[in-house]
Amino acid sequence: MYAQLVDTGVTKVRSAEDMSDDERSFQQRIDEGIRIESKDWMPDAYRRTLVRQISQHAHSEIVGQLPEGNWVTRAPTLERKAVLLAKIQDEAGHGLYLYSAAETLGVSRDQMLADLHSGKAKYSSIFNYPTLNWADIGAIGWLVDGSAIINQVPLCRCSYGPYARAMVRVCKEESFHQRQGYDILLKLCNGTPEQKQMAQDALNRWWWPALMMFGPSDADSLHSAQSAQWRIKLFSNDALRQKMVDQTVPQAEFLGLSIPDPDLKWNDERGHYDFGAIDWDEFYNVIQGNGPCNRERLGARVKAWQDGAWFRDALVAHADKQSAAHPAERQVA
Ligand code: FAQ
Repeated sequence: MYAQLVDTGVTKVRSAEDMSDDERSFQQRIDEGIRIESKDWMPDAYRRTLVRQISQHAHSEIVGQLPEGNWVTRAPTLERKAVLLAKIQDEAGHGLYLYSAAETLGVSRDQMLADLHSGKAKYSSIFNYPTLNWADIGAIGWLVDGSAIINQVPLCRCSYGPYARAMVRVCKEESFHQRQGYDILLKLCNGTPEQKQMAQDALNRWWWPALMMFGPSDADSLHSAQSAQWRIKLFSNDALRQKMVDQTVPQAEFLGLSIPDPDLKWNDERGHYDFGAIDWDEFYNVIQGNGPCNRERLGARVKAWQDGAWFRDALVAHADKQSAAHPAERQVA
């Protein structure tokens, strides 16, 4: 079943003439802004695209806990530690809502995890970079959660009901995450020259990977055109990336930090910042599994899954024992 749900290659856009009657009425519902629910008829490719995107999004939330988890024991104060723990727990919650949303499409959580562990399913490129100092935790909140919000707020209005509803709460929590990151950097930037330098160093290392989070440029994006037609994507990768730059530059100025891009310049005519070329070789290298921390991140997830086997077995044994002891109740349930 899952093999049929996994997307491979370019998602082709179907013209009205190529569509069956079912597809045409499905597209019409989307065009009218009517939400699609799990029991509604949907084209196989729509289902596959959603399984791909939602499961990869869920994996990103779970793998995304690792770079920050690295700093729980070294947070500088008890308060910072409590806030960081709460944030990391929120990310686990986001992963769980998203796995549940993907399950409504007919794929099991075990299957999605097997694909993550085998390296078949992707997770966001950004989580393959290391967190070298405390300022990196600030940069993740400010830039990574900041980018996640820009990407995810439109998803609250996407065409698939369970995904859109899951994103509402996720976005509220991401907004708190972004503020906690900015607050860490504000403190460092108002501290000693060494602390300010730590903040600048973190910005230097996280800026370009954060811009890459939005995916390939529109010209190279494989799935954007079809996802836009289905209202899974409401804005293009490049449009969201531009929004991130426009929003973040004044925030960097307020911190007194410099964006590491000599080509960054306000363009009066466009009403946007122009910015330098992204190193797409680096992006593709990372998403192909060769970033600085890919092996470590995946290894940690596989180990966690293996270490938890006894607990999953115990739950199943307990459930079997319960149903043997109370077969009637089990039937009613
Ligand atoms: N990393 O044709 P497109 C977070 C892949 S959550 C890795 O443009 P699409 C919260 C893409 O999958 C961050 N792979 O693809 C947090 C496709 O390959 P495939 C995650 C990437 O799907 C904060 C290929 O490139 N957010 O940060 C990336 O239309 C702090 C071609 O690309 C989401 O997942 C990438 N950056 O657009 C947690 C949001 N970009 O699948 C902890 C939902 C592209 O054919 C701490 N997802 N690829 O093998 C989306 O909006 C979309 O899926 C995009 C990609 C925009 C990411």
